[in-house]
Amino acid sequence: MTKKIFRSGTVALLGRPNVGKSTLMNNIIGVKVAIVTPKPQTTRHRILGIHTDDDMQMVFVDTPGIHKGSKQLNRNMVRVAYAAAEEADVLAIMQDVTTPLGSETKSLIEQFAKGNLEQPRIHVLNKVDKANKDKLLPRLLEMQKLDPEAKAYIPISARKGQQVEALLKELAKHLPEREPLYDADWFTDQSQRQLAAEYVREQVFMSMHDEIPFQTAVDIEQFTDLGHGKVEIEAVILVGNERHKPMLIGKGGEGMKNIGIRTREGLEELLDCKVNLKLWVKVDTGWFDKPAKLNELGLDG
Ligand SMILES: Nc1nc2c(ncn2[C@@H]2O[C@H](COP(=O)(O)OP(=O)(O)OP(=O)(O)O)[C@@H](O)[C@H]2O)c(=O)[nH]1
Ligand SMILES: [Mg+2]
Repeated sequence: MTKKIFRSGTVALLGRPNVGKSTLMNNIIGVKVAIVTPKPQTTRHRILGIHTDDDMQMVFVDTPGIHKGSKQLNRNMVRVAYAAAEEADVLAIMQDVTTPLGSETKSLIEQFAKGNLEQPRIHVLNKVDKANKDKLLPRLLEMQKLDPEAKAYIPISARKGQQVEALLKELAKHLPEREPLYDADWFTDQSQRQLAAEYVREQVFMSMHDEIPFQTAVDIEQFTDLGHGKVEIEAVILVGNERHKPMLIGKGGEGMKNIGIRTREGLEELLDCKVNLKLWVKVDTGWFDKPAKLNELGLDG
């Protein structure tokens, strides 16, 4: 009897902020392992989403969007993305086709096409559900011109799941023959504590405007399993500016209350249990430029 071939490896999801990297990973895994918001710079860590079936295991590495920023936090985020690219077996380079091909996206693609990384590259043209169909073919041709040696150029909708199967098929071709890297029942490398912090941060991103979300972090101080299908979570929302505290708390505490309600709903679904969530706001001026604080928050890149 011939031995069945098993393939496994890592796929780095790379691209500018807001192109849909985390949405794609969640769609493939079927669980919200990475938070998604309409704002750029949502993802700050390297997050794994593990997809296993009978003959392959694909470990997706979601990364922060590649951008320019003056804060230490931003520089660390970009470093995380490039480090993930270096370590991956396959590079999935994503772009948003609902916006014109800007100079930053172009130079990012050229950077990978002409750089010294030798892994196979797949270009993923996302958000086709909202795209002008007439512009798709010229965009695909432009990609072929910018990176003629890429293995494939695949239009998808991560949100609607369109062409995601075709993308998975293409990615699988480039995985090495190898035993699975993780147990088949694992779907992420994040702890429940880390997921809880991210779910709170998602709601801060959703409810706050201007620079506030970008200067906010979340730290879980307590995560206690109370038994009988109940957990208690105490989270601190860290703001980088004294002014942001009252804005976050809102009139009569309304702002925090809403963040709490929405986070709890999401966490109860994720953890499949009752969640008692306590939130506090703490000011740490300019935390996003303090190496020791970034280290403590796991944001040291
Ligand atoms: N219409 C449409 N919107 C999408 C699609 N994929 C993602 N989005 C939206 O695009 C926004 C950004 O999605 P994310 O998945 O957070 O993007 P990201 O690339 O992970 O962003 P960063 O973490 O900031 O780098 C969200 O509002 C998503 O709902 C898609 O296929 N179609
Ligand atoms: Mg993301």
